[in-house]
Amino acid sequence: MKVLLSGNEAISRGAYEANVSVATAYPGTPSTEILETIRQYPEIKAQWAPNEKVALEVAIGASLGGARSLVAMKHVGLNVAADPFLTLSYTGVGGGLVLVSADDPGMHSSQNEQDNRHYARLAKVPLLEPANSQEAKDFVGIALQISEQFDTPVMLRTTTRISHSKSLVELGERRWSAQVPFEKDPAKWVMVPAHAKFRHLFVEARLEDLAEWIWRSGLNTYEFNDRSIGIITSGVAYQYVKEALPEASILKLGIAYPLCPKQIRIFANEVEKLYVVEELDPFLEEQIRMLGIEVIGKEIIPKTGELSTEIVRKAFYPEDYELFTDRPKPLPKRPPVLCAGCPHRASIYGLKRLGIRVTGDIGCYTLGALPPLSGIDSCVCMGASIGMAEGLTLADPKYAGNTVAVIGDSTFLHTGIQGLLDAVYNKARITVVILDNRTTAMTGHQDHPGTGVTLSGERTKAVNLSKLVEALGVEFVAVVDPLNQEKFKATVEEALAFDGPAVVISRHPCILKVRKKQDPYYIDPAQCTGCHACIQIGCPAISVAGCHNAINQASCIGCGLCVQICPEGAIKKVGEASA
Ligand SMILES: Cc1ncc(C[n+]2csc(CCOP(=O)(O)OP(=O)(O)O)c2C)c(N)n1
Repeated sequence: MKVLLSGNEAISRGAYEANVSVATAYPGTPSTEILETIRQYPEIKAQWAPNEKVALEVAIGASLGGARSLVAMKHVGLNVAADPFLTLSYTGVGGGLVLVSADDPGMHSSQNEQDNRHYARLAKVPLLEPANSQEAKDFVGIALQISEQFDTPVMLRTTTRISHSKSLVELGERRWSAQVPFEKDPAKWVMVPAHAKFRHLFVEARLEDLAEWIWRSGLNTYEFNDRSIGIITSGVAYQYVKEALPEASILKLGIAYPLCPKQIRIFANEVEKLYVVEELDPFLEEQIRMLGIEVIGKEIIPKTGELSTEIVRKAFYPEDYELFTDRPKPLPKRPPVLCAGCPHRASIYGLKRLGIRVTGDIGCYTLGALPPLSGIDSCVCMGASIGMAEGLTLADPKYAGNTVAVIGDSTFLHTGIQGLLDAVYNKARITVVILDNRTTAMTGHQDHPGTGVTLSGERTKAVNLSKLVEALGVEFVAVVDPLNQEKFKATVEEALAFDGPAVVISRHPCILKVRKKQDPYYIDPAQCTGCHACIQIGCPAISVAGCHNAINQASCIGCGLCVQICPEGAIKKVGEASA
């Protein structure tokens, strides 16, 4: 049976068919739906981890126990999981282990567009790159076979276009595979130097064996057409090449690391001019050049952003514009905004009123950095806000006592705890505001250890954030609802005045999660002076209407933040009489 599946759904199906029995992840676009859809297969024990490092470690343990396991993450997640990953390459596996890295060229929803193919080379592990959903499904099974045959973790790298676009997939049955029982084998599993140096030799030999095996694997395919142009490509770039240059000869790499030199040489000899078309870094290009083969790549193909059929066509035929003249006009830009009624707006606005420095983190609240709120001064990676706030106070003592780190609940549990531990240990005079909206909102409302619900929807222990931060040694801990602006401001001021690290838990559930709409507000034109104070909170329900402002009552969810901001008392509940 054929069905239409996104790359992520296809990976889940591939895990099911390939007898994966443990799947773990921390959410991150564009990878999130892999675990969200894998939970439909009761045969697979699937669970969220608090971060990618733990997710991988759980998968490694499952592999040690002989189970086939899959771990999924967005590209930057592998930075967090890099420590176990690089040594996992040495230990190898018990049951097959596949790590899905979902990269995001073009940064649709990421803070950088790092090219995770380099991780395969760094860890010296094989890297498969599907070019459509069928391959996304099939490659999971192939990755697990390679993993077990070569005693290696295998990376399956997708990019946003593969993860999120749908194409037809032929479904298969779940295939049984033997589970190797756990056996004590310190020389393989205990990576102390005396063992690791032998495993490093094994890793190098494994790469050579793999390069030889690729030749017969059928994963890389030649498509010979016009031999004046020969293109080596992989992943989604293959699709662009097929559309932009249907006449070209192609070597499509299903396995993009390691390369099989013999195969590359044969192709290079068969074509007049050799090109590499790849997104982001010259990953294949540089390795091909190292084989002494002349190749054109980044001279004509951009190193940044996503490719497209148009970009590839223009790279080869710069004069050729006709093909693309019938494109629709680009849509007007619609920058992302915090939802109407989002509690983060109240927290960020409340902090902005204090005129302090606010180091930020990653989550919906990062949008508070955009105008008109403009209330966050930094954003680097998950968990960075706390260490950075501490660093600011070290840069200049005048920042002590007036610097705040804002961090979401999911992010705090991901990698924020250690930053706070450091602040306590080193007596930093910072205030950490944990924006506790009881969910991982940015990636689509996934549960986490603070919500009390697992991936499968079962109830579980919910971590108590107040007790957790107290246990870390924080002596000022307060919980406040940011929609009560006066109380919020007073609490943060008290925290800032405290002589030591302080934590304010700004707690109000994500408005999309509770879906509770209260009576909306309206602006009474008789009282509105057009001062635009309400516009400064950046609520999408409020707009400028002539010399006054207006509230769109279909969008307003009645949170009441604007009421507290209006100096004229002009904002009233629908149904209240105008003055
Ligand atoms: C290492 C890493 N993993 C995953 C992500 C994707 N991601 C960005 S923010 C975020 C968590 C957001 O949750 P929270 O901190 O609770 O803030 P909210 O969006 O709920 O306001 C995730 C999973 C990322 N950017 N980096």
